[in-house]
Amino acid sequence: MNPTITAFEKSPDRGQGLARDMRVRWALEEVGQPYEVRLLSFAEMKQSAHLAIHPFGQIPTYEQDGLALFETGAIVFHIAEQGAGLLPKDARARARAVSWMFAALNTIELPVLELTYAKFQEGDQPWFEQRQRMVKDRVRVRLAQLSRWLGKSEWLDGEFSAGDLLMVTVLMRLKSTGLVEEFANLASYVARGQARAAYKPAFAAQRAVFKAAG
Ligand code: GTB
Repeated sequence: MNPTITAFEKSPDRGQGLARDMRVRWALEEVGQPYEVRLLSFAEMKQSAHLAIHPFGQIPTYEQDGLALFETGAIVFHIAEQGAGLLPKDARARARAVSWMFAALNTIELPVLELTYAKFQEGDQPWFEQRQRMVKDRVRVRLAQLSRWLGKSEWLDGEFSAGDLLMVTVLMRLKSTGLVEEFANLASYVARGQARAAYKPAFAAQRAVFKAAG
């Protein structure tokens, strides 16, 4: 049976591919695994049927043959283990690719989320601008380090991996800030990820949901 993932019925990002089902869709496309999608409203995400598979009432989830997963890192890792193309066969290279998966979600995404969520949650506070400048600098520090590591390489460690897939989607969250563009090699890196054949159908599929929702 094909896996079923969950996604927003009406994504707040208006189909820009910033919601986390995009990572899962992209990973599935990379390994050539067809999938089904169950769309959920915000209310449905908080109801017991969904809470039974996602303790925090969020999207995305992944279900296949009685296995239910949540957390995009775990889902992408599972997909990468099931199919070919997202994790190297060599054990050491594979371990390094997994390091990059964690780096994307733990080291880079953390300050990125702080920056992007603060705008919605604290945008009306008198200290918002001052704090936002500090958080922006924290993101810059990480981007500078990532840029130095990447240098002129195409991907973070040899062949394209699940680490790159997650990193590109995390950097995509910075689109409205212009921060990635401060580092030319990172901007090219994101563009390279988005130019992959598997990215395109994943992006189109989530965009179609937004268009259908009207
Ligand atoms: N750590 C979890 C994971 O990686 O799977 C986080 C999952 C998560 O944050 N899911 C969000 C969600 O369900 C959707 S992706 N939120 C609803 C809720 O918590 O009630 C986050 C997201 C939302 C909106 C935009 N956007 O509008 O640009 C981008 C990303």
